[in-house]
Amino acid sequence: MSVHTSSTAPALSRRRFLKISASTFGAAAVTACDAPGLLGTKRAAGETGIRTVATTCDVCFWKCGVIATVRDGKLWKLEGNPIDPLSRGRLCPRGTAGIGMVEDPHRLRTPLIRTGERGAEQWKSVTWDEALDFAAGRLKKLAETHGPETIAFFKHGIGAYYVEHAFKAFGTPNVAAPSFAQCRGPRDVGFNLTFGTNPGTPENTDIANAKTMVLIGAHLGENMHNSQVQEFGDFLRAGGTLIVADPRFSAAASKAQHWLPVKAGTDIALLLAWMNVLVREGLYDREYATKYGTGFDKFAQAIADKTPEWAAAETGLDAEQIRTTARLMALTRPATLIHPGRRTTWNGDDAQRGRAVALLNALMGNWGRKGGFYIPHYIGLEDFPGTPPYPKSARGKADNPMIDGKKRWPFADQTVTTGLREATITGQPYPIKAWVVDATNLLQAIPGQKRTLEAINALDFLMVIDTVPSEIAGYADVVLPESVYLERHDTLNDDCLKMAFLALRQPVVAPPHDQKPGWWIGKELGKRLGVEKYFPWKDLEECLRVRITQGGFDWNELKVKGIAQGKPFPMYEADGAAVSYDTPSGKVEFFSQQLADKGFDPVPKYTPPDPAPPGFYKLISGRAPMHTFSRTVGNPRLQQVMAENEIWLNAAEAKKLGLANGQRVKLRNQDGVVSDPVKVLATERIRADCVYMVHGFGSQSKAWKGAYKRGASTAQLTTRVKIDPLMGGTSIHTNFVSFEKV
Ligand SMILES: Nc1nc2c(c(=O)[nH]1)N[C@H]1C(S)=C(S)[C@@H](COP(=O)(O)OP(=O)(O)OC[C@H]3O[C@@H](n4cnc5c(=O)[nH]c(N)nc54)[C@H](O)[C@@H]3O)O[C@H]1N2
Ligand SMILES: Nc1nc2c(c(=O)[nH]1)N[C@H]1C(S)=C(S)[C@@H](COP(=O)(O)OP(=O)(O)OC[C@H]3O[C@@H](n4cnc5c(=O)[nH]c(N)nc54)[C@H](O)[C@@H]3O)O[C@H]1N2
Ligand code: SF4
Ligand SMILES: [Mo]
Repeated sequence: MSVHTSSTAPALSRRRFLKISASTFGAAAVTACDAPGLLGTKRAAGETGIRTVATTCDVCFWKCGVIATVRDGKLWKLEGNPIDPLSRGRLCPRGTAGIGMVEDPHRLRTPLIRTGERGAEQWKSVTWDEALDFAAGRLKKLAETHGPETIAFFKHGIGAYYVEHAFKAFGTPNVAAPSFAQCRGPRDVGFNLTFGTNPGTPENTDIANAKTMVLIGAHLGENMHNSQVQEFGDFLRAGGTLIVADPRFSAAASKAQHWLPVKAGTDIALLLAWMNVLVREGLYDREYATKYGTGFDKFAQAIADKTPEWAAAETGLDAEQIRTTARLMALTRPATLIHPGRRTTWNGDDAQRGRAVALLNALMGNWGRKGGFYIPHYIGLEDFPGTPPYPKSARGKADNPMIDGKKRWPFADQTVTTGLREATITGQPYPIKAWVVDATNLLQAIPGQKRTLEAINALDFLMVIDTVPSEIAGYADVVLPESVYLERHDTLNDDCLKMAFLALRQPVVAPPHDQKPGWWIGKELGKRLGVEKYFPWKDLEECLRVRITQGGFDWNELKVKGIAQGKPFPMYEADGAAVSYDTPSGKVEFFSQQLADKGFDPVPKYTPPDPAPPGFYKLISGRAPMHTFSRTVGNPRLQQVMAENEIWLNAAEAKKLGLANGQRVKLRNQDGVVSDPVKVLATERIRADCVYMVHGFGSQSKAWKGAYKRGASTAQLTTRVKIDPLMGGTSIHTNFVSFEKV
């Protein structure tokens, strides 16, 4: 796991190191935060000795608790904080290699103003005052002429919290993240429609106590959300029954009793057939369905003909295996968990797929039950103490307008990134004139790059806040260099696992150049946009201290320990947890009247996926444990473990095509888009009709030298996008590729 210790800790033995870090931990963490110069922009000169700081990871959004060790002023080692429930004392490979984000020689160093054509990556270095005055001047002018709503803010993660705050205070409601319409939106909407609530982040899945778990596409282990994967390990060690449905023999599939190599895009057929068996054979939790459910009979009727034999023909699976696995699920309910997955933007009918997953869980009667979904309890702190409410926009959001008396996507409950992109191009319902993009590489994150570029070219102003010269930064008029997570405070993490907690992110080292933390950028922009009253604190530390103290916690203790625990709470219905179903009926909706009322299928229906053109394979994508989307591709330490992605191709198909393992190919998609060269991984571990690539590679940004053209980009090849009619989710697995030798 520790990919870098050998290169950074040559002088001390590991054992001696551990001894040192343990003995210095308590006291040193305090001095770390108070060390003169540390919170400024220059590295503390002449620092000697070893100190540790408790903070949180941001290489992905699990936000694990970290103990960082600094030796002679240099960031030396990152480890899990043992009292943190997200890391449970261990970091994943990306977390350990977070040091690479500090060290990356190609980081943005100063603010930049564009001098060349958009996208030419030509800028001049300017001071922060110049950049912020220029940006605020442009944005104020646009707001005066067109209204503040015409500024759209795109973000991903808590790092953008205070810049988002500045723009909401300035009057725009158009704030969007790819984590909805490109990620977990369909799942959450499907669950909301069924249970009136959803698994949230982190998911309230009781994996450790499950006796049977079904992963339908969720590739835990490669999808590396730390404590979730550790719980998955607990589950496996306890002898849990694992059923994995995936067109690819994933890491999880290799641990399963049953691997169902389902044809990509046919999950709804499989889910309906599983439910058909459970209902027909009376194996579901009848008591739960009767007590908490509504519309069961109509639901049962709608799936009455969805037999395993019917599904076998659609999914390419064995009918008997579908039947057997359904029966296995019933054996251990309610401690049977059908994992809700996370990225569920695959085929364009994904909210209905999410609903089918929710319904299957409902048949297990597992909501609020041990081994199913526990009921979380959050510590509520005031977000921005001492600040007025945001102004209300008369025009409302632009992403999801009313069309013929109903919302374009009636069940979208968060802003749809691609809806803002459309408003930018079409000017409807009103034009978007400027984008501020903070910590999201939109050219990789949202499908349809051509459409994104079209929107960018229609903008009057584009500002990007990033740590590296990402692809989206390449098109910006102004680029602002943010310090990385190990160099700054961010807002508190007030997530909840089986424990309610608060976690503090605080600086470990100073930024090496003229980079600034997001909170500072937000405050300075706010000042220039005339919304300084929304930033009444001197610095973020002051704001966080007020919040912590108001919540009855001890600030100094939090600074040392990094984590403050809330009170224990009942997690399960049996222990007194308040379980409520916030649907219109107040019940679990087996039949959804609200879907029927809006003209949608009240019980999920299966639509076969589009067939591949001759000679083409369906392109599916996922994660590798050592990278996070496009944000780690240039990380020098993670490159050592995975330098580029590969295209997985069934070995027999590779033979037919005359392709050898490791051979470089280009991929041509159904619309003629050709990728950069990528290596073939010829393997038995994938169906013959699809190919698989880890997402995030193939950067086109010349300035981010470490990432440039490493592997191929799934985003570039995703030109055919189906939009989920319920909530605006964009499909990613609706594209096909063929192989070209290079
Ligand atoms: N084809 C395809 N598309 C996908 C996916 C897929 O699997 N395939 N996955 C989807 C999913 S699930 C998600 S959640 C989204 C993810 O979407 P994003 O989170 O937008 O993904 P990244 O490509 O990693 O872009 C993150 C950007 O933030 C920058 N960054 C990193 N740290 C910081 C920081 O501290 N401050 C600032 N200001 N910037 C920072 C990085 O350098 C990078 O440019 O993508 C979605 N899009
Ligand atoms: N290491 C690492 N871990 C991460 C992330 C990361 O960037 N790096 N990102 C995090 C984020 S934001 C998210 S949203 C999650 C995403 O992780 P998941 O929620 O697990 O989702 P996907 O990436 O969509 O899942 C890809 C899996 O689905 C399979 N698959 C593809 N098509 C189909 C299909 O039609 N049917 C079925 N049954 N299976 C199919 C693929 O073979 C692959 O195994 O990962 C999180 N964890
Ligand atoms: S899962 Fe890994 S990358 Fe994500 S926050 Fe935790 S240690 Fe960091
Ligand atoms: Mo995601």
